[in-house]
Amino acid sequence: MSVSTAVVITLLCLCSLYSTFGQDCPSRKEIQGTLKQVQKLLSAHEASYTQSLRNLKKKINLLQSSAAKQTTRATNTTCPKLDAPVNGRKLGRSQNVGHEVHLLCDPGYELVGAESRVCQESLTWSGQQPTCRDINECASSPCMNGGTCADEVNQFSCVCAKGWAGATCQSPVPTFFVTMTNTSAATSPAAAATLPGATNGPFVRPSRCTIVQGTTHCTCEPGYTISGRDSNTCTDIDECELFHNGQAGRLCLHACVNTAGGYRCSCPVGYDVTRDGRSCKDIDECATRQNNCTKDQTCINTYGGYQCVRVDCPKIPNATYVKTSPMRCERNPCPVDNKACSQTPNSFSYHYLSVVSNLSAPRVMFRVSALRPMGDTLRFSLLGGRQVRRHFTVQRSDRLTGQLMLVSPVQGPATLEAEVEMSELEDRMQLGRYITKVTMFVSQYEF
Ligand SMILES: [Ca+2]
Ligand SMILES: [Ca+2]
Repeated sequence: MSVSTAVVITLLCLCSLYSTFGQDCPSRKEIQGTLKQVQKLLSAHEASYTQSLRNLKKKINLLQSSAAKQTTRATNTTCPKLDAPVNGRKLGRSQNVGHEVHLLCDPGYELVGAESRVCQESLTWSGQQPTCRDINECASSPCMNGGTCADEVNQFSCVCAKGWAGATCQSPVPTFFVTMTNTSAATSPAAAATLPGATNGPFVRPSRCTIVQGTTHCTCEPGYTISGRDSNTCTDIDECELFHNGQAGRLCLHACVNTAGGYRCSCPVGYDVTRDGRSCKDIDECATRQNNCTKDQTCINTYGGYQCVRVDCPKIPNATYVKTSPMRCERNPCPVDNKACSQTPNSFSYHYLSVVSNLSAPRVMFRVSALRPMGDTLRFSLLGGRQVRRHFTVQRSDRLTGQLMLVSPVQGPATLEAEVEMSELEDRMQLGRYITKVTMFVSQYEF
């Protein structure tokens, strides 16, 4: 509107100019005609101006939304936070795509479900969240001789059947009542008396005898049995011998030591007896600083012992390697056009596993994943000698992951070294090779 007003004002000015120069003012009709034309022109301009404004707004909106998408994509490359299971722990903190966390349970609990979960490209964790279930210590029927087991967290207790005692109802309670007549003791005037007995060390003790109305009743303490010609001695029961192949099963997981009035279980060097007194558990020398590993070594706890390991980067022709973490070496950049160098492995990673002898197979021992694959194909393969191939194989578990499988049990003590190679290819051309060296320490015992 203001534009039209300005045009009218200009026309009026023109009119005044005309009169100044002594010319006639244009007629009203002419002015109106000119005004109409100007108005048409203005409307056309206005329409095209509005149109281009609209187009500009559209373009700005498009730019804004694509910029917003890119920022969300850039920040959202992690999976949601994963909690440890109740009564358990989580190993591994990375929530990035391709990373793996391991889940385990506190002592006394067992894991039900997957022991590891991987952050997938869909930004969700693979599998289901596992739970920690209270281990039923009674499941192995530890109470012997008809005892009833009561499960508690990380332990159990036995209610023994009549005639049996001990933590696992392992010791018979002597209830022998020996009836004797015509003995000299029977003439004793007292209602009760204790007979003297042999005292040949702690394994043989005097029995306790009671004379009631001319009849002598002799008893022993738990863990002893009545013996001697006159039933006047008690001899220790050798539970280890008695239950060696008994129906109730072996008393001890490893070795049984007979003691006066009882017995105890013993474990090999490197193991402690568990709280139930029967089993053996490995001593973690690395956690308890009972090791002599030096500063540049890493302590690896094994079943029955420990190992001090030190990673030295490999020395191979055409390439040099540098240690980027205690367990990883990476290749220094290759000179341009040095094909021999670019074909050597890009990295070596070192992993150590401790397992018990004769571990059942098949089972997954280790997984190797590509974090940011570059090419169109990933290839996983197993390197190593005949012994390695007898016990291991490499399988693909998903598009980006290969797994080292144990295919046959390994009798310990032994140390096996397997190498998993992951190659990245693009149009069948090799882009990179990554070597994972897995050393498995197998214990002597199956516990
Ligand atoms: Ca004994
Ligand atoms: Ca150990």
